[in-house]
Amino acid sequence: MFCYQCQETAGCSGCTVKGVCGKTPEVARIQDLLVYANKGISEVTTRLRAEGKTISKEVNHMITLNLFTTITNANFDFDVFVDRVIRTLDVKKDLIAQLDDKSGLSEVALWDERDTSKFDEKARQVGVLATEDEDIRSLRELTIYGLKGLSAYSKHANMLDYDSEEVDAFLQEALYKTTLDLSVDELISLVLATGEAGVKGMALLDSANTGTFGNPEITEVNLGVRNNPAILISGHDLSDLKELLEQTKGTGVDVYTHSEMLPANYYPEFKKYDNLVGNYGNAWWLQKEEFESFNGPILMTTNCIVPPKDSYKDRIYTTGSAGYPGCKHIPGEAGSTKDFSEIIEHAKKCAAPTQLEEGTLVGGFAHNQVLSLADKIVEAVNTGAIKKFVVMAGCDGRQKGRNYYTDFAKALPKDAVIMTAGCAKYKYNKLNLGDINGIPRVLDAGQCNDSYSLAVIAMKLQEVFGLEDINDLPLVFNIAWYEQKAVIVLLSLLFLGVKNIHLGPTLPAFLSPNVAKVLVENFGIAGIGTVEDDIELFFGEG
Ligand code: FSO
Ligand code: SF4
Repeated sequence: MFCYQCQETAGCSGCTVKGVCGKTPEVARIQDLLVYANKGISEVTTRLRAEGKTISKEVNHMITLNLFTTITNANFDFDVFVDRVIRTLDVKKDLIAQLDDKSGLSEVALWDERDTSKFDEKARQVGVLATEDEDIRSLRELTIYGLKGLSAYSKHANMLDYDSEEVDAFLQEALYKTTLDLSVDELISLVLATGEAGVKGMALLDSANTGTFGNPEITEVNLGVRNNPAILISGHDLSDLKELLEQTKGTGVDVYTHSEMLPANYYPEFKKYDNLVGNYGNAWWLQKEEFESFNGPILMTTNCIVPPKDSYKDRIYTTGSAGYPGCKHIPGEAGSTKDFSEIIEHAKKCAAPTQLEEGTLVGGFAHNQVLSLADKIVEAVNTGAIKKFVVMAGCDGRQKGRNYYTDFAKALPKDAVIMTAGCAKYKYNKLNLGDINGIPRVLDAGQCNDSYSLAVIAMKLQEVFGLEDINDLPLVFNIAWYEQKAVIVLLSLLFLGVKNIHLGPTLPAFLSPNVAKVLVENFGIAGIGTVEDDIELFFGEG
């Protein structure tokens, strides 16, 4: 196996024996094969579109979900990938039959092996290292990881019945283009175009979420527990939460959010449910301890899954892109209703959660809410009460080096405000950093995809302050990344013209030295240093 798609990759270079995430070599290879099959079908759909034909939503959704299942910590179930490869080949065959001109299809598009015993051998030939030139490989993989992130966000929008043919067509064409013999310059353009599609994909999901559940608003989220049996829901899929809350209504079973599901508490629609008690626990990587003490069943709607301990494995359920061998998967596509009754019955037999924390956490600072406070914010900036905003969005993770972000938040000057989104927030959202004239010093916009909100806020502030360039705002970026959704967020920010982003705790292993140089020279991308040096760099007088 060879995988270097996430920040925790072994030795900062690549997992070759087993994934640090827990992925086995067999699963790593079958994931590579699914990506390969997805490239093949994407070549065919791109050709069909060029012939003026329409691609069905079902096909678009299948391609999107294929990519999403290969994201770090989403799905560890070998059989799921075998099934998805076969299904993709079946659908691809039908699509090829619809082409008027079948000439010149590539080997990737024509691959049609049905003997699953030959899958592993094929997978060994088509993985990341099949591209020998390290710069071409780096740019192809940077594109593919961006597309994986885009697929996740697109899938969430699809579940709420929001689709964008433009985003789907781009995703498929770009995936196909990673199989072509493109030059470095052409691939750099493809990377930037992926960022543009990322903005569109996140805008689509923002419309889907706010159109369905209302605009997030300032909310105090309860961190304590009640004395009822309960279900913990994790991951990012808000449509799953909606269905779970509907189905648990009046059953005596409570629901708590976990990790990236925390921001659901900020939406008006979810406040209507009095059995949504609050948030339990912290970021994804602490789940071994926290799932143990939750006592009830846990529904993983997306990544990040940590391979579960036997002591609570029978309480883990997955749905959507998520999967783990031996854990029950709840099926359901866009447009269908999922049946969570088994989880609800399971919960009734379990003890109430053991309390971990008490008190509340304040969040809900997505674009609509922040822009309604714009006057107050502008005044605070004009009077010098707020000197700088620091965007600290992204991901949390288990590496010790990530304590940098807690220390950095603590060391910030008292006139700096953190704007955050994603699970990165758990490194500092319980530090009680106080407020400036009533504006909290940690403004949580929501999930990682709500980084879009941060961009909208920045663009609005640029307009209000009458600035030519977004980089003239009193705004710095110190972003933590972990998996591929953070890649699409980064590419989207680059597309929007944001410069000098600091990225940590380490730079991606999939950036070759030459590609890293391009990012440094053109966008001022940099890593992180010590807290002391970085505070001086961001806030020093010069
Ligand atoms: Fe975190 Fe995991 Fe949301 Fe990621 S829970 S690490 S970037 O899946 O998607 O922020
Ligand atoms: Fe390694 Fe990350 Fe790939 Fe898992 S996803 S195998 S930890 S690089």
